[in-house]
Amino acid sequence: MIFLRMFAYLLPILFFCSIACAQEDGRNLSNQIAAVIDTVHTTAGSDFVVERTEGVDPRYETVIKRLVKDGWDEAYVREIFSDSRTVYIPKMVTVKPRKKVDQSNWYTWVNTEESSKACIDFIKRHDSLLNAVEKQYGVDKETIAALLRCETKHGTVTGDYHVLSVYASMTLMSEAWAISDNSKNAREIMKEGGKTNKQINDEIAWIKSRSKKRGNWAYKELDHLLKIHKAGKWDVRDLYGSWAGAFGWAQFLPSSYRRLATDGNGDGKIDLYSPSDAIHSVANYLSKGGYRSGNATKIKKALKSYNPSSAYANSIYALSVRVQKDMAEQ
Ligand SMILES: [Ca+2]
Repeated sequence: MIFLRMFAYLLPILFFCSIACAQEDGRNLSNQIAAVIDTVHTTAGSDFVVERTEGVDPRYETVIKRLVKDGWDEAYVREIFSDSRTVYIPKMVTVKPRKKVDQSNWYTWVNTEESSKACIDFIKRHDSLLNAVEKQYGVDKETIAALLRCETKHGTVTGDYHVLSVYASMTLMSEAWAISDNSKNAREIMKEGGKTNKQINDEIAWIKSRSKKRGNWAYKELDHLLKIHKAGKWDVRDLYGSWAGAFGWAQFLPSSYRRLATDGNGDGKIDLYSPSDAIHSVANYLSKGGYRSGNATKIKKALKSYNPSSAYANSIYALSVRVQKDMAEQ
């Protein structure tokens, strides 16, 4: 479904471009990759570029090599990487110099009258399921409704990024050629911005450490994703999510899916796009995060285990309180 929807949004710019290929040792290779560049328009309203190649994208060869070294069967991995849905996402490999970002407005849309109404509708739609979950996990239905409102507007905005491609591309961030390109770009940007050599060198040191950390994190998530695929209950080649690779109504990462996602309707598959599995999984996650009904500190702590931002936790908590109040007044 999501796969089909994504392709409806694709605006194919059908021309071949030449992209300098690079290898793990940092040497830029002279051979060229023929890729088709597409622009993907997301439901959330932003565009991003993907590059498609026939078969396995040569840039992913090092990722495949690493997976094989870690015990994956080469033919199995190659088949997944040569799938036509697997693409290269250039922005996932890019690390720019840091800018001061004001995050205070990020979640102001969450605790609103409109959100409260949407949550009350959601609670009414899934009344018996939410009551059962509340009993089983001790997690309030208002919190589940508020969290799902914040994450995906109750499953209506779940993301248009091909999850496997997100992690495969992001893994490349830690390779020498990517670090070199990102450092060079940062130097140019910062020089133009009048920064001192010390400021530039400090930022490049940050880029190096960030790239290694983030690239390794992405590789681990890719490994989890392949394990989900291998388990045979979910075809991850058809999985779309956020730019960070989070998917489903509840925006789980592959690692959190394997650890905490729950088969709510007992059909043997955990589908985070189904209301029952998504709601059970959120409740299980918050319950394991120390959620205690009626205890604001523990509720916020559990929400922060989901997303470490205080603004995130405070906004969802405030919305859940508003929903409780609005429901009592109905
Ligand atoms: Ca299920």
